Amino acid sequence: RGATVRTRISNHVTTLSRPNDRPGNDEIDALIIDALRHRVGKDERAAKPHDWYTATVYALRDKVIDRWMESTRRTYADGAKRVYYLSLEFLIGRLLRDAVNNLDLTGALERALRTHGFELAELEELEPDAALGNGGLGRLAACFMESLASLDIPAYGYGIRYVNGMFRQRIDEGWQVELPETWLSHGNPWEFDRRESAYRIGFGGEVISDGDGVEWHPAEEVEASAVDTPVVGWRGARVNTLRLWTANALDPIKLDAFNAGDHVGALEGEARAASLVRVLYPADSHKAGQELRLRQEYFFSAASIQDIIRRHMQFHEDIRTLPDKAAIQLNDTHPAVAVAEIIRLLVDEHGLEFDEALDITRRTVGYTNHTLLPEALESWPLPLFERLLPRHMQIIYALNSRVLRDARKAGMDDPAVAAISLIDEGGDRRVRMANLAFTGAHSVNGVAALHTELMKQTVFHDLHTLYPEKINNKTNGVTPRRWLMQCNPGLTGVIRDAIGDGFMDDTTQLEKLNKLAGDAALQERIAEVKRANKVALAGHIKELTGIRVDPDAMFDVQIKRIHEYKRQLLNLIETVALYDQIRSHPEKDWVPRVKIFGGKAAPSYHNAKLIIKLANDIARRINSDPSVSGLLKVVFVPNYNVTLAERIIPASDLSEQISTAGMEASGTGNMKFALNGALTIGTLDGANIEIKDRVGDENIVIFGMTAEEVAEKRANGYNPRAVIEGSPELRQAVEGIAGGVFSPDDKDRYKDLMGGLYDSDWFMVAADFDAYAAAQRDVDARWRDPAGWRKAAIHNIANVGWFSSDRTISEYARDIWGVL
Ligand code: B1N
Repeated sequence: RGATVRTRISNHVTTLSRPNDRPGNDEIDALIIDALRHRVGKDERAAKPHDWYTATVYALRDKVIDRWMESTRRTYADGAKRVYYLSLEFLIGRLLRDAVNNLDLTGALERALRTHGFELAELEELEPDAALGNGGLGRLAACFMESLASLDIPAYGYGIRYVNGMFRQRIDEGWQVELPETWLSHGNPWEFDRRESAYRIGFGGEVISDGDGVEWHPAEEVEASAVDTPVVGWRGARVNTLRLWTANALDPIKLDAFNAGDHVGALEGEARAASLVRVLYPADSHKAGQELRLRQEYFFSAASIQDIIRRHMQFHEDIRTLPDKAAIQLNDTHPAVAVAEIIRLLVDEHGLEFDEALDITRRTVGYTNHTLLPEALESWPLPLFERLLPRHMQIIYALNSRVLRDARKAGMDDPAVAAISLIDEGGDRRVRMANLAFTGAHSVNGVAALHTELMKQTVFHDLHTLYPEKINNKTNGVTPRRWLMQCNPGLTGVIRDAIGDGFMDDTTQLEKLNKLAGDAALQERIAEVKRANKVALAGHIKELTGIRVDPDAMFDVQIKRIHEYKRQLLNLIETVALYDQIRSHPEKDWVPRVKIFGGKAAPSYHNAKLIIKLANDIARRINSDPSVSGLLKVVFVPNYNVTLAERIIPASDLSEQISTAGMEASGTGNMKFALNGALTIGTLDGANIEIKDRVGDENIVIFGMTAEEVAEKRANGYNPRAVIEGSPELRQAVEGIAGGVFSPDDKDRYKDLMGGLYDSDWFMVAADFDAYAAAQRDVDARWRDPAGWRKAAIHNIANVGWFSSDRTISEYARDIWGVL
């Protein structure tokens, strides 16, 4: 059962589905002109396109504000429970089309702008892509915010207003170069400065205990101040708030120092504060490990918790009712220190006993785990933690002693107790953030069925034995507004003509397409839309890379962060093998393909950066070889981001979801591709498994080892060298790459990368290669039957409505938050 977006709006508020609520050109036009004159300060004739863009956002914002205040008033009046989503990342992308679409103003705005000689689409291009996140985890947070508003659930997102979000990627001679992305350089018309919502955040210092209690005297303090962005739900159902914290020095300039001639020292406080919100750590699924990162985590967690408790006390007066009025969800362990912060405030400021404070905290907090990769599990050296957060360290010890007592009482042995401890005692002592989040929460969820099972079996095995009621699964989802309606209006229109517009409020209604999947006319219309999207993408690729691609070739796409476990290398090696095969057998009936890659590598991740270079080296060689021209092209699209994803996904035929089984917690790109009618080639990993269960085995191409088989092979000894030597195609490709066929300017460039495959191959590229290559030939065979392909594409669209983030959020609301 899918979630239907209900509008819980009472009589005095009009819903946007009523035509009479739609402003004509005049109203929106008047708002734009007014904003242009009075807020941008330009007259129509002098205004540049960017001024019109800014004025358009201001006009929309004005339309949003009334609904925003209305939403807040309603929540206060109902005394409703609120959801607080704490996340160090929100990968929002552009907001203009989102707001326009959700307010149902597209037509009116287009007409208004045309009278001034502008296309809405043109102005949309002027909006920077807000990339306050790395990848899936950050994008999930953004989808969740949109679904919370669409489901009319009162919610705040809390995070950091990074001055520099994700870096911009330039490709120089095939290498990734990172440039700072200055998304705020022309101002941000969406946001509201809330100087009145400001809190002091302390670091360091000492803890003094006397008879009456404990006092933390921080050595340093900064001010966290709120910057709010409205989040508009579908059909304007509700407007929630994304509250991002910025930092200021309490004392912006030390005048005594300044007057004494120390002009730099006088500004040091401001510089320290600014550094906190300066930059997003660009490592996806990898811990940052630096002190500044822990400072960022505490800074935003503490500001958010203070804000939540202040709001609670203002309206409900009794701190003991917090769990009835607030649900705090931790997006991975990045905000896990919030557990200690809540307990600290309840004990030190509200005078509660520790055990009662812990009980209230647990009933309020939920924790979502997004990865089992050991290199991503956060832990902090104890001395660092203690120096920065001495009071929190005491609280963690106090919590730990209760947890360990529970474990002993349950009869657990020493290894189990050690695994459960919040302190890792092996080697240098460290604070385990996952154990803190687990023990401080009443709910611990994974993000896909397999991932949740593996959580129970691996990282959280002993904690799960001790607290078996906590772990639950919430399979990820994506918002169909951005990832179908906005990015693919052509397909949306065809679906609407075929089954009506009920799917726009309940994506499970897409299932109505199943019985039309064999309909030649529908297949034809969907194919036409796909072709038009591919023509548009081909134009864009030409602009970005200079490479000409044929829209009639299969667009085979792998776009995601570059990571060894995601196995871009498997795809690249297979591309080389295919290239070799085409050249050896030019007489065969090859299916023309365009291999499209995109994604950023963490700046310090050597192999990931080398894989980008390899993709570009392979592209250069293949694209300039006339013997395969018309049959194979390889493209690496630079600076992959949300905006590019919105162009690429609707134009894709084949979706590459080929991670080593057991390593991709869920994946969410996989859902977006299927929703836009691409077929998936994928492993039995993450949400791929659930996609397969829904679209049916015949409409997806699955290959490779299962997670169990991977674990078994790793445990029983795996000899990748033998595998490579036993597979002629693989061997030829790997030897070619290792020998410098694609890097004549530096023949040894890929020697070590390929050497890693022979020696250890942790990610099982060699072990899965033959199965992958065979699966690709199966994809070719399907492509040669256009009607069969189109039918399968329709079954994909029809059956992935369940992966709407509305469904995911409804489950969180019901099972974890107790709202709805
Ligand atoms: O979270 C996504 C999942 O769909 C992906 O499978 C998963 O890889 C991703 C530390 C992470 N897990 N962990 C991170 C990001 C940044 C960081 O500093 C870890 N990202 C994921 C949504 O559930």
